Amino acid sequence: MDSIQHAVDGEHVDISRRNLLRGTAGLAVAGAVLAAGTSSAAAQHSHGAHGANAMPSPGGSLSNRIYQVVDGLTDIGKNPTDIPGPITRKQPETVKVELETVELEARLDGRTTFRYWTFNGTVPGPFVRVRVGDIVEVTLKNAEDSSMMHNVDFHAVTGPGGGAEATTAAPGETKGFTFKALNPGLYVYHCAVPPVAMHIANGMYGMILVEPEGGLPPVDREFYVMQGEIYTEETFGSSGLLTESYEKLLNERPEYFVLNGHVGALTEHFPLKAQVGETVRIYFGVGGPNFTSSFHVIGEIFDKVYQLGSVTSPPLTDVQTATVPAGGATIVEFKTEVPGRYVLVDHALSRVERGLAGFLIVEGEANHEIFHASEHTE
Ligand SMILES: [Cu+2]
Repeated sequence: MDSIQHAVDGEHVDISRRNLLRGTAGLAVAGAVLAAGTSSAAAQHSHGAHGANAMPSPGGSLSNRIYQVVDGLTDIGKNPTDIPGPITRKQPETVKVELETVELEARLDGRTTFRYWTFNGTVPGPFVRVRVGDIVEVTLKNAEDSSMMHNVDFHAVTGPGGGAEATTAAPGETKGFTFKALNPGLYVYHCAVPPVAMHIANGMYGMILVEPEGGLPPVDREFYVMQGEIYTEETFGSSGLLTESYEKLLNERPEYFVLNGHVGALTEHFPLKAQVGETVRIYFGVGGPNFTSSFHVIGEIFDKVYQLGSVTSPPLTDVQTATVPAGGATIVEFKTEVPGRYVLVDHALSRVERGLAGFLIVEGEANHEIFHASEHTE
């Protein structure tokens, strides 16, 4: 709650407090009590956990949550290969989606942590995959040790708030709703409790793919990547536990730009990997909350772009850079031809200096016909 307290310091006290109260209606007392336990609870999450990117057990408790830990710091970075497989069934079904909103202190950069708000302990949250016509039963549990109310708004939903009102949950509460997936496509979901921008900036976003009848064309590799901004009082590169800045958020002045939650998530921890000759598909979304991405892979050309995440329009072909709006998505595909290290960027390249980059490492035989460095004599 320290971070929130900072947000209400100074001249923005009235605006901030009003927004916060709107977001925590009925929570004033509970929030204050819970705040005291926040940091110790976050510390517990990082004990004895290795490797697992745990999903909470269905209907399970908050205790025994296990998060990935790297270098002694809890890591919310989402593994981009953590995607359910393509849907093979030919008929719609009822699908259950279980989300748990979890607040935890985790790695932002090498020696830097941040208090993230997450779906299921990762940023982005779980990749949800359904088929057009499916009935989707969404359950959202807000962890008992949360300090804020949370909910979820799926852009794939036709209905009030995308489910936000139906899922607004105080700490310890579980809410839900059911929707029919009418429109195929790749959609963002996010927390929509005011101030919405704060909940998104703190990590509360993810994506849902609604497959069309017959699915998408098969590919060799699928990856899940999302871009976001982080607003801190301290400047980029500071160490220690950083404090969120409500003022910078309102002024759209982020200190950090990240792929999959933290600096280095897709370079040091989870670089994308493929073999020469394979076809790669990247589901790319922008949680934001504010900045449009000029998504580009240095050294590659997108053979196909499903612009704006539409899978019912013919994909564009042979594209260098894809514009992806805040709260929007794209699907890009390309065949790898030449081994090497390719870099995923937002081609607004100042953002690379603020943390945004990912690697795609392609291994295999050199292909001199397509690319080779020239030989020079002295
Ligand atoms: Cu939230």
